[in-house]
Amino acid sequence: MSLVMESQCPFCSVQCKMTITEKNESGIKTYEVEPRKNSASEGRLCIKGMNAYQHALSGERITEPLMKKNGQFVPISWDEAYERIAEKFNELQSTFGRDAIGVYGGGSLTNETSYALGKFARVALGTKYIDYNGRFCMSAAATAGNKAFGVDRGLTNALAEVRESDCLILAGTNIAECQPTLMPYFTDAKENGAFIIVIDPRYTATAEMADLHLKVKPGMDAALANGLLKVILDGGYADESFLENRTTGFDEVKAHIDAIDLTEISLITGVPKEEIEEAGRRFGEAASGMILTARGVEQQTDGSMAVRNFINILLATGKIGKPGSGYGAVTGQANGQGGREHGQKADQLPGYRSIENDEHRAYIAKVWGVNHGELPGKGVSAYEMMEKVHSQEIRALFLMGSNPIVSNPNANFVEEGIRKLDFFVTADMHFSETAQLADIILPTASYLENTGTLTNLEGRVLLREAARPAPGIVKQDWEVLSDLAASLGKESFFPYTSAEAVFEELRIASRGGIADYYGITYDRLRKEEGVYWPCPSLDHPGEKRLFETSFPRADGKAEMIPVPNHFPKEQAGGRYPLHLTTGRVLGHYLTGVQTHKSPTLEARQFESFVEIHPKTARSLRIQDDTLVKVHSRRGEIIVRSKLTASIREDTVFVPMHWDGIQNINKLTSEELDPSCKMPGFKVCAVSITPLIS
Ligand SMILES: Nc1nc2c(c(=O)[nH]1)N[C@H]1C(S)=C(S)[C@@H](COP(=O)(O)OP(=O)(O)OC[C@H]3O[C@@H](n4cnc5c(=O)[nH]c(N)nc54)[C@H](O)[C@@H]3O)O[C@H]1N2
Ligand SMILES: Nc1nc2c(c(=O)[nH]1)N[C@H]1C(S)=C(S)[C@@H](COP(=O)(O)OP(=O)(O)OC[C@H]3O[C@@H](n4cnc5c(=O)[nH]c(N)nc54)[C@H](O)[C@@H]3O)O[C@H]1N2
Ligand code: SF4
Ligand SMILES: [Mo]
Repeated sequence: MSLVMESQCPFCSVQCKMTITEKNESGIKTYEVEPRKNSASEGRLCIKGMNAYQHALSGERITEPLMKKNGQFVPISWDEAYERIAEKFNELQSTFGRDAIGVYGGGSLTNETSYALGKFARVALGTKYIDYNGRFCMSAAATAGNKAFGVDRGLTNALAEVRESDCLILAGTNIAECQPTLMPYFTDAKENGAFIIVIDPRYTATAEMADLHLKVKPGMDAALANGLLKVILDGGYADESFLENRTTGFDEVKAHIDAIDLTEISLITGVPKEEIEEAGRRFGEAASGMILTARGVEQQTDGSMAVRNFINILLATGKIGKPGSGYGAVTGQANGQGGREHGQKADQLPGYRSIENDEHRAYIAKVWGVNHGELPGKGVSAYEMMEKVHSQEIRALFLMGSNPIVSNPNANFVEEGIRKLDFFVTADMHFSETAQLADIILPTASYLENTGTLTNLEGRVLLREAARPAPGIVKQDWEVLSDLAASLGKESFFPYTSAEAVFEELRIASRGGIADYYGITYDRLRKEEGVYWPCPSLDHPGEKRLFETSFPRADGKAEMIPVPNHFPKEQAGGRYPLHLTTGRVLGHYLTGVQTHKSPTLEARQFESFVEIHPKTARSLRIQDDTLVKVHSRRGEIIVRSKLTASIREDTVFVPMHWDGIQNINKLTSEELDPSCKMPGFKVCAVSITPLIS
């Protein structure tokens, strides 16, 4: 007997498709995983995708609702769980007001669940406090895209165009480890003659394919982009007619760049002047070019402006809206794109509508059948919500699809806050470090058991259908939200009987919005394999390349803006002489809740580490492969040293995939980008000492 499961990877934004065959021979189950052909991955799977079934089928899954009694979790029925939650939420809201409850979502949730969660917060609870982990992921690029172009869609052109591009700048993106199945697009581009520039403080597996690697000082990308712009403008590589017809603000940018001194840029960014000159010249000369940024540039306290400066380079050279030319914010989570479009964000309503725009509010209120005035206003960003949890302005939290005490910056503070909550409910499939602090855990379906749509990094909507029944009495996320809304007396607003029914409502709610899904249906997705948004009608093919003739701003033009050389507030020096930067490794995913449950992935890497340059290590008397303490102003962790000349001498790197004593966010700073509220995960000041000296 075998069970054939057609699914889609739960991890990164490429959304590779796969077939998993479960064979049961005399009670022994074995699994075979094969990639399935689909457009973005072209039939490839990486090691995480190959082993994703292991966490889903793990015996450690939570399979029934659990409630903490005398410090221990005990099983309860769904009815009891809903009743208890409704009672506590009602009690807290009547004592402390509607906004006493915070809702916190995630970018792994399907579009249907993201949509239902936003509606649940605004309609079932009536709270303004909702935000999600994508704040830490896509908010800087989203803000930059919205402001510069009038829209935020990860890639402004189809992935296939990477192959046609003549020059590629990959800034703060480690595609080789984070979107591995996309690598052939880049290696093919290189074979076709493209010049590849990688900007990263580390010589990563991605940098290995580069023709030029700019080993930038952490946090200095905005300044580096100013240097590149200087070379481009001084070299006469600007596209005057594009600037004239398609952009605004160039004169101010030009005046700002005229005052830039390349020698100073080289000094502050740590990148040799000749390399900045070569990079600027190569990009300027190329007939087509793309710039891709990811969290290295974006998870900074000036992340949104740093991205805008890379967009300035594209606009100045007219390299957008044309074949092989465009911008890409390399989206992170499985539904990092769709998760940011349908209402999980503090200021957002479905279809990328704004909660502060009267017309948008009125439209959504009508779709939801509520009074426009009843919709709450704008809340606060994810970390700011944690501040309100800490100050007890938020008394209860409903968490779905995130592990915030590991993934938030300044994690000790966040944990302290969560421990103070009067009531804490989470919906998860595993006991994350955060779930262990909950009063009630609601067991939800894994990717193999859950039907819904996810929008990949290209802006292509894909359908992932349940491939096996859920274990125990586990439910799908949207079902939990509908049932809970009913317990809160809001049944009529959540009449859904399937994920498709939620999607049908989402189609209407997004209609006419920037992220318009109206023309997309489950039937179409089954037939066409995926459809790009915006897709305003059933016969619309979906837009692969954006901005060919205009930008969706009031004047139809893209906005350029001068970007200052920003310096991270916390500079290395004195007691904390090194820059710490953080990120990922190939075999683990985010806070590791899922990948640590996979024996295959865990065996590859079972503990965290700190990358440190051998020269720096020598001066600190740190040997390779020994335990060290890493300290910042906010906390300390213990990890194993990994000496490597691939990192800058003034910088160390620790991955984010471990909790407890290895949780890197015990060190990171609470300082946020003022406009998009992205934390500065990618730079703070630390010191390192041997554990045993
Ligand atoms: N294996 C794996 N893949 C993943 C994930 C995972 O956890 N594991 N997570 C997914 C998610 S949610 C996301 S958001 C993406 C993240 O994808 P990426 O953003 O590509 O991953 P990171 O490793 O966080 O950061 C990328 C690079 O930025 C560099 N960097 C650090 N500081 C700076 C800086 O100041 N400037 C520049 N230019 N570069 C800097 C780091 O050295 C790192 O190599 O990956 C997705 N894919
Ligand atoms: N220092 C540092 N910190 C970072 C980053 C960094 O680069 N450096 N990156 C940031 C980024 S980009 C991100 S995206 C965040 C992510 O960080 P988190 O939001 O904490 O993400 P995960 O570790 O994926 O946690 C997801 C949780 O949801 C559960 N889950 C998965 N799928 C589902 C589902 O479909 N339904 C439900 N109900 N639960 C589900 C998992 O079991 C897990 O417990 O971390 C951020 N934190
Ligand atoms: S982690 Fe990303 S690249 Fe790897 S299989 Fe999953 S979706 Fe594909
Ligand atoms: Mo992310």
